[in-house]
Amino acid sequence: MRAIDHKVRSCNFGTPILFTPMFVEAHGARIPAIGLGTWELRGRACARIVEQALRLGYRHIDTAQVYENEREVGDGLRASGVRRDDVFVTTKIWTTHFAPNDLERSAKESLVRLRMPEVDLLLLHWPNPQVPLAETLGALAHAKRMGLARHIGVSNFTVALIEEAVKASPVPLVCDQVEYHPYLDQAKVRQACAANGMALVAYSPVAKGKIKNDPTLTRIGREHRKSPAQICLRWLVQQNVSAIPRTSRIERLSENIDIFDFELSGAEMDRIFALANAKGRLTDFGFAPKWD
Ligand code: 1BO
Repeated sequence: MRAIDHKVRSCNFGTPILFTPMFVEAHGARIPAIGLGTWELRGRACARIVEQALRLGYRHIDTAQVYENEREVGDGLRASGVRRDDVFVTTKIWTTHFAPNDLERSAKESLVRLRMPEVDLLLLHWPNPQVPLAETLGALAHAKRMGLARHIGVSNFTVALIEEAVKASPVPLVCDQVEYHPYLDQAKVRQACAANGMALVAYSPVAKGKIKNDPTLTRIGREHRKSPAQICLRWLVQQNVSAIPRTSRIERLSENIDIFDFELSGAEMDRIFALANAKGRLTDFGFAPKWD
């Protein structure tokens, strides 16, 4: 196993906080620990929520070709007045564009829609066994070398696929973005990411709202004066995971980022780990890989 270079930057705001992760670092990428997910956000509502999130202090926005909102994400960013260079922007290549020439063309089309010269992170959205992984990764690395992306990575990759991808990729992969929340055990993927110096980025980190009335999270939340969603997000960032909660409600934006002024104890972390169950996965498709 290689040395783990996956670190979390800590900072202290002068209050009795011992451990405040703000960024997850992997292979030179500095990924803000909380970002805004935009899956299923469309049109003006999407642009508005991106703009608001950035005004509130978010510096990490996640989109994808298949979300059909890259244009609005770019619009929201420009409307916010926040400098492009201060925001970590991720997009993802859809699986039908994995043939090398298609990948380069579709990455450029994403940049046109975003109206950006490059993204911070360009991911393969799902594995696609129809195209040899080494060819797709070669094209992804080429996109990085061409300056279309600062960093590259994968999404929805299992442990076996991570290992295959790491071996085949000509440049380091900085993350695997997967579904992760207290109801889904992702220990194996988490370990595979850490062993390969990759960050884990969690989508659906509050289990699409299913944690709202969870008794364990509510009880722990009461102790810290935080909501179950905030407990969930804090639990993720304390594992060096970057979480990208999606919301279409402006009031939720502040709640989701207000998780850096408290710390969960080891015992509380364990009580949350114990919530994982076999039916925890919420996002599955016919084309999904055989999950770990
Ligand atoms: C089909 C989209 C899954 C999460 O990015």
